[in-house]
Amino acid sequence: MEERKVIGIRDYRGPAGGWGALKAVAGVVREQMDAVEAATTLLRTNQPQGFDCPGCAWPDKNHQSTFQFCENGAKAVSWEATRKRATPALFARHRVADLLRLSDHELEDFGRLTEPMVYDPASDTYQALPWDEAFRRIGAILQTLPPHAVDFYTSGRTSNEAAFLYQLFAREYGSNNFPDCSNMCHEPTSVGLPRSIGMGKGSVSLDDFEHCELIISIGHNPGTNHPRMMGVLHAAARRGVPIVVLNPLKELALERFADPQDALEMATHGATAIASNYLQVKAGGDAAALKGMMKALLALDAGEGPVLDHAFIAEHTRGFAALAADLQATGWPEIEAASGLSQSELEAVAVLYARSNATIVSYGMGLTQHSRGTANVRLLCNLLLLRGNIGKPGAGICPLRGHSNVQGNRTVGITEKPGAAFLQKMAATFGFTPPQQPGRDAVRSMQAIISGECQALICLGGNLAVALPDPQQCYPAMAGLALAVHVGTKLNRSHLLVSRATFLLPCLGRTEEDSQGGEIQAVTVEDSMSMVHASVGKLPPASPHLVSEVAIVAGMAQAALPHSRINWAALSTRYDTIRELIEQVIPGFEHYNARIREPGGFRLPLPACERVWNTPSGKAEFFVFSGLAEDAPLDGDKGLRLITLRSHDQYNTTIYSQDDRYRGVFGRRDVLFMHADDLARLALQHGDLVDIETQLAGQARIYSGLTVIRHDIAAGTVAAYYPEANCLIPLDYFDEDSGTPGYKSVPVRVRKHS
Ligand SMILES: Nc1nc2c(c(=O)[nH]1)N[C@H]1C(S)=C(S)[C@@H](COP(=O)(O)OP(=O)(O)OC[C@H]3O[C@@H](n4cnc5c(=O)[nH]c(N)nc54)[C@H](O)[C@@H]3O)O[C@H]1N2
Ligand SMILES: Nc1nc2c(c(=O)[nH]1)N[C@H]1C(S)=C(S)[C@@H](COP(=O)(O)OP(=O)(O)OC[C@H]3O[C@@H](n4cnc5c(=O)[nH]c(N)nc54)[C@H](O)[C@@H]3O)O[C@H]1N2
Ligand SMILES: [Mo]
Repeated sequence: MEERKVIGIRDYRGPAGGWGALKAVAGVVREQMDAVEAATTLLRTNQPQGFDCPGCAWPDKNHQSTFQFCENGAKAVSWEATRKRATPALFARHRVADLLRLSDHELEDFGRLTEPMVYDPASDTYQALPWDEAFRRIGAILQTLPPHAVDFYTSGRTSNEAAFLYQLFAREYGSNNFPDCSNMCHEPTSVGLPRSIGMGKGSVSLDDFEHCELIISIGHNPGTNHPRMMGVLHAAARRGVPIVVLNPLKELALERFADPQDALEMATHGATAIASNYLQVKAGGDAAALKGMMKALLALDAGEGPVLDHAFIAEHTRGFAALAADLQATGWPEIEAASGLSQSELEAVAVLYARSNATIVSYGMGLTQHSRGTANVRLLCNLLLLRGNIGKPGAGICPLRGHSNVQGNRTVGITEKPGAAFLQKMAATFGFTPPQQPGRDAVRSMQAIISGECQALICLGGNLAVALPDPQQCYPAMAGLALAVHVGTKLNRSHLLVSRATFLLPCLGRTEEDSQGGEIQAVTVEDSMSMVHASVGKLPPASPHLVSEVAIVAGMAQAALPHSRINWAALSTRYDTIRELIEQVIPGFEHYNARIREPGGFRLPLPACERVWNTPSGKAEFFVFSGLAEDAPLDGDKGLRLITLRSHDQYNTTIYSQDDRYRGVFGRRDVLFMHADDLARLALQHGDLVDIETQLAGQARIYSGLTVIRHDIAAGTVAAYYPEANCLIPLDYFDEDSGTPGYKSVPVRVRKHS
């Protein structure tokens, strides 16, 4: 039977990368920028004297390679460096109620915000006001509120300098409420890794990728989200390094990739196969798969001779016997059912792993955004520890961070659970007693906004209400705030969920020149591999009214804290002085100012890389994952598990276009990806309109009128785009250990649209 044609759905035939990527960059540049300006801007990305790419947190080799072409980096840069402007005149023409009817793409596509604005309820419009007036009014409201009723959100693009000042401001004010994007992202990493290996960060460097003998890539989509990683995977594949992928979706870049840096491949329209073993695990089946691999490894060790690193296990770890007993007790039929993979597929990976002298495991949101995301991260450590793959060249754990400085924000004190040593240092350095009680993370912050416990929300970037699950609850709750302040570059929906006093404060972006006290200032960021380096904006600011995030934080602090012990004005005119304070408070930043003046910067200390285990026992800890279920059970045999993910043309809640080229979707986002067997089982056809219903206790949730399309995805798993599908996720559906929502693990039912 000839398959029905569905509008906007067709096969993408090329490899990932290649000429298709070059064409896409030309398109986005044409739409957003002038051609000459674009060329020079893009050439300055990730260069020693240039700015750090706001696209992702993947590092650069010594920070001095010639321009590394990256399609999605180019999109991120040109989206910020656009010639379009959202001026006060534009806001005068559109009431907030009207703006709310526009799509996320349309809102941001108005262009860069140009002046500070305040919401005027009488006219339902945003209106410009001078900076000092904005600060005065924000400060006056903050002075009337109890500090525990104020929350300080951070989205991870903020520099170390702005983030450090922000937490200083909040803590002097008296709040530990630091919801941040990391709570929705890699919090299971920040919680799980310290329990297993005594530090909350990845252990590998770019060098390790050059020396590894096996890469296991779990639950991430680098062709879209970390495109510069593709160069590394491409090189490894060409060296003959096996690459094992666990992903319910066949992601094109993980199958075959043409490196735009490779002249021959480009000239011949060639491509390199990336994955040696592509395991289409069910969503939520990674725990079972990992337990299966470890069980097979133990069997090899007992059979053909030692494949475990017994000396390492004896000297460096605790808990091996309990782990082995649990694996023994777990049966293959259950592992196969829960993972959707066969015993032989998993045994084959165990054989590759047993042969490799240096293995890297990399992972992303497919692993963390589950009800047991933290436990998942600990399973990865188990696997690596069994063969001593932490603290040796070419091996280790590689969490792929999200925002370009999300890791740095954490390092400099953006955390709702500050440690005792950090608080003591803060007290000793600044002469006030910071609050000791833990504060609220992202989900708890929104719950407090809903309950009225939180009365003011300050957002240093981001789009919190849209990024969180459950818009049905989050959107209306924002209107109850006594104060909302949004520091941002472009208009988004959270800015339009206005309350009694709502301020929109536009800031300089990473690409723009930041001149203070007559001198160009550098900021610093930390990448996924703990390298800290300088970033210097080069473009003229989008508007003469824009100020830096540092200056905005200092302005708010000065106004809210009339008796402050800190000289905010002095700090915001010389960023070296902020770095001197960071150096005093946070270990690892010795000679901060000197070391960031070296090209490439410096690496923060990573104890596990030296096999120093900062756990209570002083050893690396094996972890027993009881059972095999990561998430709430499915609803009978017709139940499916929904994952929500990013398209190729989006950056979180920023939607560049409606296309998702590599998955063969063009000009639309209202689709549900499904396996052919599930279509047949549910008596659905490719192209049918369907309704999705969440199968969890509580309020009924239905997302109506999506078009279901046949896709190469694991049977039993369906996928839809984020943020649209957030209406299907309850706010309290999260990992208890980390607070991270189960964005990739929602039990649903799908039926024909009625
Ligand atoms: N261009 C671009 N770059 C970005 C971003 C962006 O939106 N656009 N976002 C940034 C941010 S903040 C982050 S956190 C990262 C996100 O980067 P990724 O971690 O790559 O995030 P996602 O695209 O949400 O999902 C990743 C993959 O997980 C798979 N997956 C889903 N469920 C499961 C599962 O249960 N098991 C397994 N094994 N796999 C599963 C999906 O099929 C998908 O391929 O990227 C950063 N970089
Ligand atoms: N269903 C579902 N939901 C998810 C996810 C998922 O996979 N599925 N992923 C989660 C993840 S991993 C994350 S990290 C969150 C993302 O959550 P957020 O970080 O809150 O969201 P973003 O979309 O990155 O924020 C976009 C806004 O940031 C502002 N901005 C951009 N650049 C700058 C800058 O330089 N400075 C300032 N001050 N503002 C700037 C702009 O105004 C823009 O509109 O979403 C989470 N939500
Ligand atoms: Mo993220």
